[in-house]
Amino acid sequence: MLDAPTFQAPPSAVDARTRRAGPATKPGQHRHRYRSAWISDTHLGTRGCQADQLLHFLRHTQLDTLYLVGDIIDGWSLKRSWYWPPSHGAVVRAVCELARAGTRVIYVPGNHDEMLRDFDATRIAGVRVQREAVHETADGRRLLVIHGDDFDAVCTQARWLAVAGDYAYRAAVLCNHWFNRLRRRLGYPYWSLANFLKHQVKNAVSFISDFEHALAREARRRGLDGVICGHIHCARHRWIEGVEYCNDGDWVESCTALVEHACGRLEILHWGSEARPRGEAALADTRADA
Ligand SMILES: [Mn+2]
Repeated sequence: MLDAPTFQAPPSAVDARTRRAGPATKPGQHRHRYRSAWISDTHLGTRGCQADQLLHFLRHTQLDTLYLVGDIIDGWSLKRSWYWPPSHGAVVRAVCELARAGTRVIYVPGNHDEMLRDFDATRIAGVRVQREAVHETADGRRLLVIHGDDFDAVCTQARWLAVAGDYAYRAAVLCNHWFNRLRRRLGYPYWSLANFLKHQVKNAVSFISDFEHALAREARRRGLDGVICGHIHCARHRWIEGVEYCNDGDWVESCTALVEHACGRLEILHWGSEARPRGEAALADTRADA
């Protein structure tokens, strides 16, 4: 089930990639070169998906391996109502194009595209579908690649509290004034909205932290050096008790990707408009260590 990938691309694949990189890139455009990249939670098929930014990312990077870490196509949303503008189709075509040009593309499905989990260990349009993967970095770290929703359960209770709390809070804002007037009349002390809010923020923070620790524990249990996941739309690169934890974020709010430089160093890229100048610096960086 677990794939220990080798990165020695056959010469033909390298040649093909070099040939294809030419016409796809207009003169004066650079492709940022990375050994690997991870993207997830693009939610194609929803209005929230930032397909144009994503397309820009796919057209301006050159990758040996691209991991799609789940919730790429939002099957849940498409089932409710069909929404598929041309830009979303263009993203799918760009991914297939990368695969054809020699990038190894591995699709690890999430919960919103769980229908693809039935296609475990198969190849669709040059894209390999796997329930999970183990990635080996250039310097030999072994990292579990998994969407992460399986580990939601351990944090679900906290999330439910947070969601319920959110509704309660909004309702409380609306009727705080009347609520406290009534409480005063009934002889109860003032109910503090500020304290309630602080408690809710703490709930959300503890959900993220519980999730991160659960994933790190799983990587350690399997004897791996770290984990790369998505699902909670919260990009992060940190160490938890010696285990490397990476979350590649999302393309709904933050437009983030995790990338591996030629030396094996991992970094979160913010592909927002203000991040593109930083991208040029990153290009120089990858040239230097390539
Ligand atoms: Mn998810």
